[in-house]
Amino acid sequence: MRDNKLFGFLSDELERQNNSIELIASENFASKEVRELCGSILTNKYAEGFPGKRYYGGCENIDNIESRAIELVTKLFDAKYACVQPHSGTQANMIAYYALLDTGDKILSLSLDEGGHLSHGSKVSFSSKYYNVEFYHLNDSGRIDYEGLKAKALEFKPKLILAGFSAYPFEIDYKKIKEIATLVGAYFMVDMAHIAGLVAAKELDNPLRYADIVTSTTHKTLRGPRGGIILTNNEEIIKKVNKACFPALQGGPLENIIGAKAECFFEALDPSFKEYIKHVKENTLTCANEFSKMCDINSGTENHLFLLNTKLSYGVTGKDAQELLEEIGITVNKNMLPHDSEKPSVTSGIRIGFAAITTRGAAKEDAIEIAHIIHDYLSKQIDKTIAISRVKNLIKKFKKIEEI
Ligand code: DSN
Repeated sequence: MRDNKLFGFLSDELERQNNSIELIASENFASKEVRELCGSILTNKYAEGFPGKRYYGGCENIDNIESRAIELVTKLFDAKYACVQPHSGTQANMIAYYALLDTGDKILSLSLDEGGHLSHGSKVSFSSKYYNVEFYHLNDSGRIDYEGLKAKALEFKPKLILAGFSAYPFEIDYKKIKEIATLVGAYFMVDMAHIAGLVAAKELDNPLRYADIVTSTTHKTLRGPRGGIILTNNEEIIKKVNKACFPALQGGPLENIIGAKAECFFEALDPSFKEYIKHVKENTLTCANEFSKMCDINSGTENHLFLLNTKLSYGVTGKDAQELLEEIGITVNKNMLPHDSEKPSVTSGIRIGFAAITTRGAAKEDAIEIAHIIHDYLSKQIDKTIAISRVKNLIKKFKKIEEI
């Protein structure tokens, strides 16, 4: 039996992915092996519990797979303990809060409109409903205001200080934040979802060196299946995390996804992954620098993403820029900029990232051409037909999704 309508949509999506330039900073293209494990017979098995302590029989192979995932991820990030069961990054954050906090406890984090994440205390997220959240801020150059963070921490006395962001293009001074957390007796948590691949490749500082607990997704720069993980060097914390994960907040683990996570950790341990991440950083910087030559406002970058102020540069909101670029086969997302005056559904800019397109083989000269296509089209120097033909020309050079 087969729903041909459904499989038709699947082919449409393959075609869309192959025929567009993917610049959404949180996306990537997983390998055949990762995709094989995601779609494998491991989805058939219930395995509530943890390796060696399951609530179902027949878990010997599942135990080997989950133990392998833990072995590989702890090696990759130089961590003592890991929980590989969180279904997503938001689930990982929920589990981490549940493990360390009581409802009503105080969290100090960066707000969504300055580069944080919904699950870091946004008013529309569970996190603000169950916890008392206040925010620290960025300074005028778009970097964390560490002095402001310290002042806020001393005044607010949070139980947990959270760093790690979804639209922050700069390195983070974990040491400084840890010192502040120690000063006020708070846990220090890092959500490294966006930069996990860069940390794995040792192209960015490892937050595990300072943080009590680190959460992440596995599908962004890490290039694995869609899912979450939690890491710590503290034995008491991992015990609390595992209890929070199951039975408190999740049921049966997705062992097909855990198998795919293990494969992605294995791939990230290979020296070729470091080369890939170096290219991601190089392409991002090249593209951001190219924009700087042509228009006023981009954030600059020290990682895999940067922000472009389309309203000031081209007189179009982030929402309109996203839609215009989609028409020519370039996929980006509208994004709030620091101190944005537009609503989250409109925004003044877009976020551009190079993790996905670099997986397809994009090189420096392609990053330059991408900047020029976007600039020429948004500034109306070229029409849609020319823009589409330049995008198509570029795509011809890239690997097909099914070959990755
Ligand atoms: N939605 C992700 C992002 O795009 O950054 C974060 O979860």
